[in-house]
Amino acid sequence: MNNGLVSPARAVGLGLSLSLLLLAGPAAAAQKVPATVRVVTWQGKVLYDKKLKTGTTTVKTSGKADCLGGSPSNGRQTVPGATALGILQRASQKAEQLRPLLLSDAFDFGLGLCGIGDSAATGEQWWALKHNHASPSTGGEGTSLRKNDVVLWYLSESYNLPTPEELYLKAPVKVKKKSPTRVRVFAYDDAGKRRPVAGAKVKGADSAPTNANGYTRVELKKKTRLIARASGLIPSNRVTVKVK
Ligand code: B12
Repeated sequence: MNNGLVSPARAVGLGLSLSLLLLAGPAAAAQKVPATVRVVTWQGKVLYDKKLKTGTTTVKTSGKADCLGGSPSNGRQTVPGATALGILQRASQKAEQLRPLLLSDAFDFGLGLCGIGDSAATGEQWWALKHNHASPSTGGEGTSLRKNDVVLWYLSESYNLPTPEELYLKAPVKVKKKSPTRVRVFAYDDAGKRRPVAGAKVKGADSAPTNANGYTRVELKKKTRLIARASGLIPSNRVTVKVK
């Protein structure tokens, strides 16, 4: 019967589910999630690129974080669960070059990021967020993470320019000594759609620029950290390749 009322049995069921949810809530928030966080600037500097575990964090906001306008204030906020902002906060606890984070509490829909270490967004610059290579429609605090997600914070040169595509390097983590190995480079657009990139350079090894299908070959003698770069695009993830 659908008279808009909830039957007693269903009400008990709903009550139980709600209690379970309430119980699971703090537990879920306490759970740590492994994910990768990358911090890159428009000048091509990679400030951080590591996988770490993240969960609920506490962040400081600053009255000086005025990059998004409004009236920010000095304060402290808890960011529950694993989020794109929380993982940046965790990384900043480990890596000096990411400290301090400059965060704005000027808007009721979430915290805004204005600076990471020495890289504060000035003028038309702004810190753009990418989640699993796509631009999310929520800020760092509202972007929840799942296991093995990838977060990129990218200091963009100007909000009057389109955000560049993000390079992605696909390479094996182990290769045979001096044996040519194929690696591939892609570029992700803001929607998270990828395409192979021609002309990208894989740094760390002697290699030709990538071909039309995004491929090039590398030959390694020892453990090497590779990264793909191409003019005007966001540098790729780093891949450390071991040599057998
Ligand atoms: C313009 C704009 C921007 C510009 C603002 C700078 C400028 N000078 O123009 C730039 C490019 C910097 C920007 C960035 C981002 N933005 Co924006 N932005 C807007 C937009 C289109 C208009 C805002 C505006 O001018 N309002 C009019 C003025 C008079 O009101 P205002 O309150 O003073 O506006 C300020 C705030 O909105 C603030 N702001 C803008 N974006 C964001 C995002 C966050 C998380 C915060 C805290 C503040 C903030 O900057 C505005 C200018 O000072 C709105 C959509 C909309 N129609 O509102 C989205 C919007 C506010 N942005 C949004 C998002 C998601 C982002 C990003 C997270 C995108 C990303 N993937 O990186 C980043 C912020 C990352 C960070 N550093 O924390 C969302 C926020 C949703 C949410 N609930 O979290 C909105 C609502 C768009 C959407 N998805 O619907 N944004």
